[in-house]
Amino acid sequence: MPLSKKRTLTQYLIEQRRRFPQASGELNALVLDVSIACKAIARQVALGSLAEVPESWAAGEVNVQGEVAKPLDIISNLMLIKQSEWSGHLAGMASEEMAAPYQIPAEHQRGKYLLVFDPLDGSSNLDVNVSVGSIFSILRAPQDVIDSGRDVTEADFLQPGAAQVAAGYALYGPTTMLVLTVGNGVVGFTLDQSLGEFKLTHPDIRVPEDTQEFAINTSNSRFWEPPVKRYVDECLAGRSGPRGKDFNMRWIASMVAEAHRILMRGGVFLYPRDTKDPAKPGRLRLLYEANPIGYVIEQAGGRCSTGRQPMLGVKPSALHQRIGVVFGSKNEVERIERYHHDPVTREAPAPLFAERSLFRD
Ligand code: AFP
Repeated sequence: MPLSKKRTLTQYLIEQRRRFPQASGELNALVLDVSIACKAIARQVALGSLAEVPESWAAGEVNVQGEVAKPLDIISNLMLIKQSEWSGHLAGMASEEMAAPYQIPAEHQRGKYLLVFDPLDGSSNLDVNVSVGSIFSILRAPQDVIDSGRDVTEADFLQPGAAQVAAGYALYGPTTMLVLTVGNGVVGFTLDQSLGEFKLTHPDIRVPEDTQEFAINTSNSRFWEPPVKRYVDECLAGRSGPRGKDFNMRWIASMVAEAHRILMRGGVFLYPRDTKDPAKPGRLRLLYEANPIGYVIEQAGGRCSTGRQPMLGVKPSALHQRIGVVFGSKNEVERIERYHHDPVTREAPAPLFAERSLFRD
């Protein structure tokens, strides 16, 4: 069989590094370590119920979010840690599954990057064999951490999404894919199972600016704020409503899979701030869900927002901070932002928007 002409992840990273002649290659090595962990997680996920899980893990543990972590959440977390901690490129790590930052053990060298991840997003879908994924974000450690090699603290990770050096996700679906940005557009690799290599199959991913597809968990509609209600009501009103066109809806409940669909064909995803639980200003986590996906989406020409402000500009206040998230096709996200800033929308009861022509464009 002739060798495929498609470039590998390693080749792509070497090409990207040539743009920065002074670069040491540490970022590339770190991304490759993450990709190896993702391959190992993909294999574990594919085993499904065939996987041997220690009995003590079978019931699951409650993580820092108060959610039950599946055995695969814990295994994936360990795989990412073990594959990345030894290389000397990391100053520390943080994950959905760990309450506090992870310190690089004393026997390993410490480096200049911070790795933040959700090891298995959508894991409540595992039992029903729906796509899940790992989301990662790479930040530069504060200079004093790099200079002193001291232990990392929560404050070291509280950097806005705009400070990310690289971000991406692996999607474990019918094929395993790695989607990545190192700040120069977005590329997608498909795992060639026979070679065990990620091959560049999607060299320039772009999110279409317009869409007729939205994704939101409508069971929360009674808790939505008026701007979100207005937006969804208008979509549902379809061709006879103010938008003048029919919309399609999707909800996978795996944010990483929704992000992938939007990167492939456009769309808008909302998990907005709502009034369901006053203690939680949103469902998704800023540092290891919203920011990395936001960076990827924006690098692909889409937009990511809290509804009120650009996601990548938010200054985090806590490692496990939750936030309202809206991302996808640029024109739709901008429309939702406009509704949040429109004083009439903010006050008015939502049904008005769909049923009267007052608010037609
Ligand atoms: P899990 O990783 O616990 O399955 O959570 C997935 C998630 O954070 C995100 O991927 C989904 O979009 C969202 O939660 C689904 O939330 P709902 O259960 O409210 O639909």
